[in-house]
Amino acid sequence: MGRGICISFEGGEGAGKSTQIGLLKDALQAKGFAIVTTREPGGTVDAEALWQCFIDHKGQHWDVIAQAFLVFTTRRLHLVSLIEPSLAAGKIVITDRFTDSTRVYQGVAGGLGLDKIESIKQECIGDFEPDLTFIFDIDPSVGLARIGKRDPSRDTFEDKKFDFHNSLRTGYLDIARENSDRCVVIDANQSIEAIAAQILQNVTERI
Ligand code: T5A
Repeated sequence: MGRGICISFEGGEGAGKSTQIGLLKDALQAKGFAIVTTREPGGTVDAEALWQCFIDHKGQHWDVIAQAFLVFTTRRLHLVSLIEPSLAAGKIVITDRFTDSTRVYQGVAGGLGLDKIESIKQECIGDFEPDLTFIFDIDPSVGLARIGKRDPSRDTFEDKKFDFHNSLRTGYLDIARENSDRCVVIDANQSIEAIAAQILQNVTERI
């Protein structure tokens, strides 16, 4: 049995990642693949509990260094206890967010800088990167409008100013440009069906 592959979905708020992960999972399972879907921050009981502590306090008083260490602590737990064992068992792991989220939320928009993020990353998870990353690109005003009616207690960054969301978008596009072997940019303003078809085609080519 060969090693599985890890696919991450990235993008700003309300870009449509969760919707597409569900569709990709169904499509791949129908083809007989073993799929694990997961998400960050979280992915394991312990990691979810740590992130919940941040959410419960709205995270507003956590500075960006504390945020970065928190997400890498949860990521370490996620990688060691769920992602690596699943890949070793030959499964396809689909994760809603991974290190690119920290690069843009804490590193770019949060101002910590990418060098600091990389040094914390090396300590926590070494060179691990997903095999394939879909970066959902959308005007922040469209993404935020999509989730406007959702429970406001759930999220931490959605109420930040548009500058913050625009810098997330730029940060993601820079990552895609610099990692074109790993990253595929998706125009997230298309219909759900069109995006799903594009993603399935990309994944099918890789596997
Ligand atoms: N975070 C995370 C960090 O700061 N650092 C880190 O290292 C990590 C890992 C997570 C927060 O944590 C931060 C980033 C985030 O602020 P979350 O609640 O998990 O919070 O937020 P998101 O991951 O952003 O999830 P969202 O649910 O907000 O966005 P999705 O998953 O991209 O969007 P989805 O699929 O739920 O869709 C939103 C709505 O749009 C509709 C859907 O039906 C739904 O109603 N929709 C579409 N409508 C029109 N056209 C389409 N193509 C559509 N696709 C979906």
